[in-house]
Amino acid sequence: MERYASIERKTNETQISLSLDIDGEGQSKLETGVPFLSHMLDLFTKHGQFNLNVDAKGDIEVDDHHTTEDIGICIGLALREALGDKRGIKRYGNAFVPMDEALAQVVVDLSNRPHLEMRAEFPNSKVGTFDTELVHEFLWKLALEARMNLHVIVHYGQNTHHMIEAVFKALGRALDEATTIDPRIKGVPSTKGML
Ligand SMILES: [Mn+2]
Repeated sequence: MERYASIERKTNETQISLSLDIDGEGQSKLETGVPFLSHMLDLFTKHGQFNLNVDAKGDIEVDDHHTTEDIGICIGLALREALGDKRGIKRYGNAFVPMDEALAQVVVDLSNRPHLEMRAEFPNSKVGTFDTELVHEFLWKLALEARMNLHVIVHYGQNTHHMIEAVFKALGRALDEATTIDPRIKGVPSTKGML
């Protein structure tokens, strides 16, 4: 069974073509117009063993907000579509990832109940030209559209770039675990019978 989805989304603010293969080789092709976000999505894809292509044209002359938010929406939509009825998946994933002095933890439940809980204090409001508050924006839209419960904790760190990098790597690894097919699981892993 191929776990793949492609998404086309066009608004007055952004135009996005995106494809996601859950069972990939960590390959990405990213034209986001937001270099720091491309860097983070590259890490996410690599450590999640996905394949991800993003071609986005957004109103980055305003700022990176709409583009970052809408890419989060599209990855969420793709994840949800590619997972289908979620038969046989592990459902939960948990990953700790250190990046030099920083330590991030991401816990996911592909529960069909969107929630983001985020505990992260970034020392700087910018990494290069990227507003670090957009990390929350991206993660919330991702969780909302993928319909997952996402908990993101940065336990400590000093360098904002390292801290965010650890978050995206941990997100990839936690989602890799949660989406893994476990041959012992028959049907959908919920006592409700659906997710
Ligand atoms: Mn880096």
